[in-house]
Amino acid sequence: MKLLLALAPAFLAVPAFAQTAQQFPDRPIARAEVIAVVKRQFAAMDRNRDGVVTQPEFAAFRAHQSPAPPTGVEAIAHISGRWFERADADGDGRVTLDEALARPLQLFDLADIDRDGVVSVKERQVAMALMSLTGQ
Ligand SMILES: [Ca+2]
Ligand SMILES: [Ca+2]
Repeated sequence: MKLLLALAPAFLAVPAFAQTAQQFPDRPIARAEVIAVVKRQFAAMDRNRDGVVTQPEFAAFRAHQSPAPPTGVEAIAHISGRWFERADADGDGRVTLDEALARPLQLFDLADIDRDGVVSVKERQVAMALMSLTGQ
C-alpha cells in the first residue's frame, strides 16, 4: 500500500496511463516487444520511407486502420486519433521514430517497477490497483 501511494504521483503525471494499463495483456510483456510494435506501426505509417511520419501519412493510416480495439501488446502502442499531436514532442509537424517510441516506453517504464525490462502480470496488477486508488 505504501509503495502504491508513493508511486501514485508518477502515474498521475501520465493521464493516458489508466486507459493503457487496462489494455495490458494478461502475460508478461518485454520492453523489446513494445519497441518492435512501435517500429512496425511507424513503418506502416511512413509511406514514403523518409523516416518521419507527416500529418497526411498519419491521416492515411487512420483511414485504413481497423476499427476493432487493439489487443495484446498492440494496445500499449495504440495509434489513436490524437496520436500525432501527442507524439510530435517538438511540435515541428513531423513525428520521428524516437518521438513515436517516447510515450509507449514512458508508460511501459512506469509499470516496470523493478526495471528489469519486463512488465510482469503482477506489475500490471499494481498499475491497475493504482488506477482504482487514484480514481483514474
Ligand atoms: Ca517532431
Ligand atoms: Ca519488471
